[in-house]
Amino acid sequence: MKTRVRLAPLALLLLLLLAGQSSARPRVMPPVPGSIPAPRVPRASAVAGEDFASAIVITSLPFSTTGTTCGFLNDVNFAGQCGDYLGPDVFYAFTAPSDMHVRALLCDDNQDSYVNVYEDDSTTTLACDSQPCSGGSAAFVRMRAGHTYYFVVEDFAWNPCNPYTLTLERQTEPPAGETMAEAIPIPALPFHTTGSTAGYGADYLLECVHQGSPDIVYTFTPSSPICVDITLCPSGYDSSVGVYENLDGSLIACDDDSCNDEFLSARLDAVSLHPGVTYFIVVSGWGGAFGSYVLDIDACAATAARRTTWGQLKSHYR
Ligand SMILES: [Ca+2]
Ligand SMILES: [Ca+2]
Ligand SMILES: [Ca+2]
Repeated sequence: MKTRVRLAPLALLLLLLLAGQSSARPRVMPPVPGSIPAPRVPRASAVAGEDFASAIVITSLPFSTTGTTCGFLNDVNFAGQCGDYLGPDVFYAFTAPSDMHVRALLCDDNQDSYVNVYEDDSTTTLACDSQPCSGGSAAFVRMRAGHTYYFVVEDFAWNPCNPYTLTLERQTEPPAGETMAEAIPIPALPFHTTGSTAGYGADYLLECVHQGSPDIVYTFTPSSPICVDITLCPSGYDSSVGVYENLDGSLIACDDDSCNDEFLSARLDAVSLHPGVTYFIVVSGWGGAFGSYVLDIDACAATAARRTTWGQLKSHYR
């Protein structure tokens, strides 16, 4: 029975192997030479802060950091109100945990950096530099809960290497003029002021433009009946203007482009105001446009007199 003699040790060995396997831990396969993936070659977007996808995440406010645009690539070419944006750019991202107002302050020694603010993606710009910061700029932004805001430090192409300090501060109060509740009072006529709607929330949908744009509100309560002219004509963007009556009132006047200037600025002529009624003058824009404006409000007669130039007078006697 040669066969039995040879099979017995083999069966015993098989039993021992099965018993050993049942009590052993799951085995970890050793690495097989050649099966380990090759290290990835870093792409431009893998550099922290290079673009939207790799934006440096800001987890809480206040936030302050120093950096340099040296070595970064140009990833966005937004030709907005603030510069050419053809130089290198560095991206930071912050997701607002609640509705809030935030001020971004960018300072650099060479005065050639700007901060540009986007909401959620590259298509919605909210603000860019608006105020000097001893050689830098500041941008104010009203944030909505759950939305991500990108702060992009930009340089001009002709001076593409600047150290900077970026600071983000939360504002405890809305800025003056953000809504009717914070409307900026007009104490008397004539009234002249300048400002920028950059970063302000779009709170009022003027019927003559059909789309909300960042807006700033002024308020005026005349003591006697008066006719006023309201003009944004020297402003530097596609502005619009509207007049509301009382806090819960209706839009009584609205204009988009009546200045007929290159910026499509807005102008309202001969708006009748009644004594004791509070009016809200809303400086806004067309199609989301924002920018710097010059606002003048004056009595109709005064405006008419100003428009009667010496040249016009002479033409009557020719
Ligand atoms: Ca970049
Ligand atoms: Ca507003
Ligand atoms: Ca306009």
